[in-house]
Amino acid sequence: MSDEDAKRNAAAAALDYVEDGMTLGLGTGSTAAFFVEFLAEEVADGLVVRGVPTSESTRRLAETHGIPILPIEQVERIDLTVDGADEIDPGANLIKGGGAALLREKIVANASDHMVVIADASKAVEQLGAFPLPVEVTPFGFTITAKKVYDALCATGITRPKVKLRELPSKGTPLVTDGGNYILDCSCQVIPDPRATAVALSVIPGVVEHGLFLNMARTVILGDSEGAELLE
Ligand code: ABF
Repeated sequence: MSDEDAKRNAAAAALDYVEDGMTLGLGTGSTAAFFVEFLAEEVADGLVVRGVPTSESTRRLAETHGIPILPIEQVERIDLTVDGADEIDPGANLIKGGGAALLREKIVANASDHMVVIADASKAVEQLGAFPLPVEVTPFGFTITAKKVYDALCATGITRPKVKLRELPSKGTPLVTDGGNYILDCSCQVIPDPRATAVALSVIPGVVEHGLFLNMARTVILGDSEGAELLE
């Protein structure tokens, strides 16, 4: 099975949730990109939707494929968001942010009546934490914030976490998100109490947002070479 086939199968299955006239949150990452491409085919066949992209890259992709874009400033609510994830636990809790778009993804997902997560089956885990948890922080005082993040992870049952500033590959300079912030990648191995960790991170001055998406996804679609499995 190629990951790509699995991602395509998950993305294709998400089209079943799209209805004419919807405002759609468009996620970031390779699986969400397949969804945008399949959605564009439906738009070309007459489907009327408006897309709300969660990153500049998704906005460019959607525009290239002729999907009408609704400026986020004009959006109060979204009918359906289709987005990827880095890890998915049995309760549909997610780690997201590997694509550095977690802030906009969470704003859009939180405004949505229905969030559908699409991923290849390898993203399904028993317990969150093997994927480094992204935490978006303001550049001002990020070293201070990183220490506070480390303390919060330790205080919520994570042993010997490692907190690392995400840098641009082979540049040695910090990655800057669409929102002008930095990303700290927190290697936790296991996150015993995601809710407690989410709360502890959210109150740290300098933390803009974190990649724990808890109780936000109503539907998970896991793709494999044969097709897609729905978890609702
Ligand atoms: C985005 O896509 C991010 O939240 C997540 O990190 C990434 C997953 O990428 P892919 O679909 O390419 O595995 O949703």
